[in-house]
Amino acid sequence: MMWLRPSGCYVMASAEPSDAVIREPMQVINGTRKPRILLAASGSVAAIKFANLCSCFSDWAEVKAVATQAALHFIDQASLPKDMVLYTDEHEWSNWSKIGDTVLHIELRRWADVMVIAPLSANTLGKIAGGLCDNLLTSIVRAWDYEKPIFVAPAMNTFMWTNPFTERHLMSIDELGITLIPPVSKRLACGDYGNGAMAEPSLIFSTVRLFLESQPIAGTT
Ligand code: PCO
Repeated sequence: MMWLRPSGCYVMASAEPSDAVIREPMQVINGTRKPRILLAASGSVAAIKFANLCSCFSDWAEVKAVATQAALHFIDQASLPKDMVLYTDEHEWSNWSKIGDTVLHIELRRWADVMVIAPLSANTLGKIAGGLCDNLLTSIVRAWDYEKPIFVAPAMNTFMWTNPFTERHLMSIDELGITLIPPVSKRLACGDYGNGAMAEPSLIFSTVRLFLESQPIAGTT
């Protein structure tokens, strides 16, 4: 792990072979660093708000982002914060060629202090509840250390939100310690009015920030 001193020079803090993702200058000021937030988007139309969500976090935190293949359909990548890396399924194995090389979902799970999945689609909710891990996002969750917080902001059509599967799946992820930022009622992408719209990015940001300020992570600002 390398730390950026206020003077701008790098210090090697450890030489673990597996820190490819975190071998970057960390924003360390006066012995503390910014919280590391892993923002993830799954395949709901509400992913049109993902760039806005990333911008909300980007001054306060070190941010990395993950998107599923379906989420990419809705994300305007040109609007993402310029210095932020967006990881997709293609990155998962593209840099892997031999035993000993780093594995991205493990590196990101290690790097992050907090994960925020917004939007959480009905499909990804079901996969997480069932322990499935068929892409980068769900592999990170499947490898997660539940001593560290995960927040989810579901977004889906009202018929999907009120379907009995949703309650079952929410109960399963609640047992894991995942925190729900509930959806709201408004006009949905299909024109229906009802519950299932993703909470506003500003509310997601303030929920995570308030949580971390009430339970600070050692060494972070
Ligand atoms: C699909 N799904 C949705 C997703 C939830 N909707 C929302 C909002 C957006 C507009 O403000 C799309 C972000 O309505 O989160 O609508 C079928 S209807």
